[in-house]
Amino acid sequence: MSREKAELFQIAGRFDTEGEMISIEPHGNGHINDTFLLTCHEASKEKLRYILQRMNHEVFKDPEGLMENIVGVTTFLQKKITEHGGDPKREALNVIAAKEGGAFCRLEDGTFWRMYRFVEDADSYDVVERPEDFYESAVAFGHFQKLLSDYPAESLHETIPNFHNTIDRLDKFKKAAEADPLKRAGEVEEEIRFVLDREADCRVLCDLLASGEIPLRVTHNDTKLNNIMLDHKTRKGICVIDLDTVMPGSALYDYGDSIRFGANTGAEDEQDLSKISCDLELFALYTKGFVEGCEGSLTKKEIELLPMGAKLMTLECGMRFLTDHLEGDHYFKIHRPNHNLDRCRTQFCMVKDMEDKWEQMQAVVKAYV
Ligand code: ADP
Ligand code: GN1
Ligand code: MG
Repeated sequence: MSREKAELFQIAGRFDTEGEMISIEPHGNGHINDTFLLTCHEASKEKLRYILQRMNHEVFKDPEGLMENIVGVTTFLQKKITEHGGDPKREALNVIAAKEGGAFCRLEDGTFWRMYRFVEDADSYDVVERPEDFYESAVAFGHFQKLLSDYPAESLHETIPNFHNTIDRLDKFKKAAEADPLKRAGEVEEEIRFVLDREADCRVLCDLLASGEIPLRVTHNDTKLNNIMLDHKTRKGICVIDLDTVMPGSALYDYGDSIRFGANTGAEDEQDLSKISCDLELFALYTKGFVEGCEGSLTKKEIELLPMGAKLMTLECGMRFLTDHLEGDHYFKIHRPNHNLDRCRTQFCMVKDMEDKWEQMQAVVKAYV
């Protein structure tokens, strides 16, 4: 057994799992945490699996506060799910306590680890395989937001300050382009220009939130398709995962981030940009599902702004990828040279396509105003 695996078993052993630990393997395609699937065996139980995660404490500077949020939110969700006759063991994340007490372990080397019950008989997807899946993910993300509508927002730690503050993101991007520590700016002049041409857009949601024209809600803030588990049998969105960024935010962040990722006809890191576009059918399906999932809680103004949410979350994410490329790829995990630049280019291509399809996008959402 490799040393690394032995260490992982040892770390897993610090949590309150059942059965004998059999295997531990890297799992999933998240860009932030290190995720492992732990399989255990006990004669009386058919499936005994867990997710072990090394939390990225470079990204999340306050892991204690973050876990306090997750325990608070998952306990709240489990209670509501039980009241609605659902299964709280499958329909919400379940934190496995550390044997030493608490919801996570801090190791001697300064790393932070946590464990969840594995959501069985469900999968998360990196691409939309069936349009109905995308619709169901929308219903589930909308419903998630609705379930948290009476969560005490003031008790939440801001796990990444200014996470979707697009003005702040723009500012950080400009600083990175100016400092240009790796001398990469010269190769991405076109991309830099793309952002600067859209500076005014970056203000729109921030200004509307500040003026109170759109409400601050408790939102997920990272609603990629692979952050939801779809049930194998029903193909419904059974459990929303990756709750690290649950914080006060806008419904438009959650809606927009899903469109950014799921309505794209290509992968987030596709190198052939001719494959990238905003699929209007998927856009319409997600819009329908999200509005339904929110069960009437979206305001007229929010609904009118859905296309803007989609465009701005895509522009912001592209800007974040470009910032990370300029700064030397220390935020998002990369798997090849220029990976963040490739990701940035798909996002900007998607933004451009949305701009070309703006009238059609407006027409889709008009039906729900
Ligand atoms: P990251 O922040 O790195 O994206 P995630 O929490 O999203 O980390 O986990 C990465 C992947 O691991 C998810 O996309 C999903 O496929 C899988 N995963 C995470 N938690 C669970 C869980 N409780 N049950 C099943 N799969 C999970
Ligand atoms: C990250 O953690 P993951 O892979 O689900 C990022 C999101 C980005 C996304 C781009 C905490 O999401 O904000 O939109 O990558 N999460 C964090 O794929 O920064
Ligand atoms: Mg994730």
